[in-house]
Amino acid sequence: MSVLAYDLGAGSGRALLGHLNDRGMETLEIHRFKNEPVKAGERLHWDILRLHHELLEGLNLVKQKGEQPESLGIDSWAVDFGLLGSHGELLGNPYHYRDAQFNGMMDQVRKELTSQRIFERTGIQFLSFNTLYQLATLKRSGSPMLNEAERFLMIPDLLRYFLTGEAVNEFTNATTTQLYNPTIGHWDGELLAHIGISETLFGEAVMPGTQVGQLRSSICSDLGLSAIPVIAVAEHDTGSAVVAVPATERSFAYLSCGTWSLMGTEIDHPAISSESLALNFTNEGGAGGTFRLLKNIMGLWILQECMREWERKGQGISYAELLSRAELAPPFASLFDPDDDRFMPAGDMTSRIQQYCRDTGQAEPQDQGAIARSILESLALKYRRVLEWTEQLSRQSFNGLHMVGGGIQNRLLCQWTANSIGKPVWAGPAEGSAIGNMAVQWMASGAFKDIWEARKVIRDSFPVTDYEPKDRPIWEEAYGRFLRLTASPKSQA
Ligand code: LRH
Repeated sequence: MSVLAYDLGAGSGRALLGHLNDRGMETLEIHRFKNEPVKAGERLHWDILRLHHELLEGLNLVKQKGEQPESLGIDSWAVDFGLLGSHGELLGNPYHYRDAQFNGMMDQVRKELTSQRIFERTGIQFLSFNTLYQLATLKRSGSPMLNEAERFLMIPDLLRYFLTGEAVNEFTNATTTQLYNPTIGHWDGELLAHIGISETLFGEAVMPGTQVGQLRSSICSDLGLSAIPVIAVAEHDTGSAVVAVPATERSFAYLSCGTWSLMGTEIDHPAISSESLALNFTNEGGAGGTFRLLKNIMGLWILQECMREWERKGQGISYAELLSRAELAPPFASLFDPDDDRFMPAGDMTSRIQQYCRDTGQAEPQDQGAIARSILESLALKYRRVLEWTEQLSRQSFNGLHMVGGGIQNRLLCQWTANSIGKPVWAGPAEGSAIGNMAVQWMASGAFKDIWEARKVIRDSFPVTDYEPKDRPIWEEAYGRFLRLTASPKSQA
């Protein structure tokens, strides 16, 4: 028997079938598609109906394979949402969290409420695009959508709603809004009241592993499938990815590596303290009663944006070629803080990197290899900084780092991360989110008794590549330089 996992990232989506038998777990990619944001006027949107169409196409391909999955689940990036009106129809096209209209609202709401108050109630890191600030922006700009809205659904809730007709919020994604209070296990009435959003838009958030309806009968009959139960998995992709970390010990550090790099550790209760607030760490909800004490790092987004820019200028280069040029470029010539605000919006990334280097009195990387090298080295150095903070906050010392997600196909980044942290990196599995998504479906059906049984099977089923640290003295020296460059409190938050 198989399960179907849809995993939607900020750049692409995929549908994978998972099989579980005595030999372990196997995955089969059924469908892969682009997820391209669309700019209409000045607004940046997700193409939500195209995504729905691709989910249906995935089901069609499943049917053509002669499969009838025992369940399906959807995970995606966090924070974004759609609003339903009184007839259950989608009001407007969901905005992309990188849309410029949200700029500045976080600082304003923090001033009004204080950071302490927001953090005490949610445990969530301050990111300018959190749903709290998106909704406050819409409210304060008088968005007519809010007058009509009856239900708030996050992206996977919404796609699941299109498939089932059931409008249900899911816990892991709910926590990323910075509007959910994990201490009371409910949406936070006070924060919602402050931004003038009615609590009635929000439903009780169900835990990962809850069945939330079945595939609509009209879809089943169109495709010639029998009814398929739909499971709310850990619908935040990072939540699913961390389920798939093949750890053997309770205390482990992970880096979920894709468009974003998410680094942290798993804990049982939110760590809401002045220390975690000062370091701007988050406590996102996970599967199986866990939380993720982690920090967002800008990640491979910067490299992806450079590649898109070169493509636009007719200087397109393959990933493999770029990495081999990066390897040949001079080491540690130009370092920067990947989390500097200037790297958040899409656009002219190469000139922003060059400007940062000019501002900090460093050589400007000129060619593609030098630019890629400066990005990957800067990321690897930032990973060390954040790993040290994770150890400090969780009062643990880790003997290595698990890396999961598509970013681990970048072997240079994995090796440089090991060199930078001075500890081994264990890379795998690459399809972390889809595998974690499947694992929660099998936890729901009782095939796995808990997350730890799932992790054992994942460990035995998928290859993990070990990277031992090398060239320590030069990385140590570069880290000293990186710390001096990024010492301003702003770069820490
Ligand atoms: C990674 C991710 C991350 C969020 C960001 C919006 O895909 O879900 O955890 O912070 O997207």
